[in-house]
Amino acid sequence: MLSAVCVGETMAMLTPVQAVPLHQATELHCGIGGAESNVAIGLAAMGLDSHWVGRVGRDGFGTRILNELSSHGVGVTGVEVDPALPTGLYVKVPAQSSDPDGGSSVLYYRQGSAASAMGPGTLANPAVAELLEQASLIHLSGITAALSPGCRDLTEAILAAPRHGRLISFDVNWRPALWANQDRSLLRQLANRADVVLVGKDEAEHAFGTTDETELRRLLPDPAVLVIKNEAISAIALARDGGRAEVPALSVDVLEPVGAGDSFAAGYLSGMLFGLDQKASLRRGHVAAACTLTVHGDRGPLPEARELSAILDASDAQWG
Ligand code: KDG
Repeated sequence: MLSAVCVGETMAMLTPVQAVPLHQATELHCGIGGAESNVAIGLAAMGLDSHWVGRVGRDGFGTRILNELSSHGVGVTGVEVDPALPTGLYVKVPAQSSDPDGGSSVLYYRQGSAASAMGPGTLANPAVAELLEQASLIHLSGITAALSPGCRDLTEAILAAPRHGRLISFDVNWRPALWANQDRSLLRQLANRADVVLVGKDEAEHAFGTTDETELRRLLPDPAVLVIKNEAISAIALARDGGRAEVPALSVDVLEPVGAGDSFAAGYLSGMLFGLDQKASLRRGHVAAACTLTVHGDRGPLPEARELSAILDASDAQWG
């Protein structure tokens, strides 16, 4: 079975149970969230041998993360448990119906977390080394590089290691709160060393200063494929050899966008790993993203296998 390893931080996630501002909330729902482990869950759902590599604290939140990822079929043998540092935490406040312009807002409590203490030394853990050695795909994101100097060095070390045929994907995952006092040009350098780069058009503006696809490809000439996601409109895959594929997004009623990019990444990357062409891979990305856009929470369940095939195999005309 093809295997994938996603590296990054997973946090406990708290969300007000009622759709009220945080200061009025009396009950919080506890779940887990992390861009890279969301991708790991999505890849497992797509039938891959999927693993998450990260660090959690020796606390209830850390145990919750390990249990929940395992229950989704994601391997956690490469996860370190820190005896002293805590598991990171984030609070997601869904958009208020009283605030038509407001999207969900996110508060992070992750500075000094167990995951922020990752570094190149993480690669010396024999379980991690073995997972990376056997992986067909290693998935990274721009979030990890922004967490701490050690996490940045870990990202660089993974990108610099010999590939031996495996792919490295890098989702830019622009998080303004994490880059506030940091040099964002690092994102471009890191992305340029990956084989597959995923970026939202809105993120590209902040991270690279342009949304123009020709200009983006000029700024990121090295990856074999650059995927640019234009929210509800389409996703475009630009190959280094000049190939271009564009697939319209599915039109759905969006309940909450958080996590949809991770689902897209899982769908798209599963297509690449299964040897599908760019168009078919982009379709998988859109279907997975639509499943997450239509639920509250970071991940929506995929359709049953038969329905999934019917959607994926529909004609271009049906896809709009
Ligand atoms: O993509 C969803 C993520 O934003 C969420 O799970 C939390 O990893 C997270 C982050 O850093 O924002």
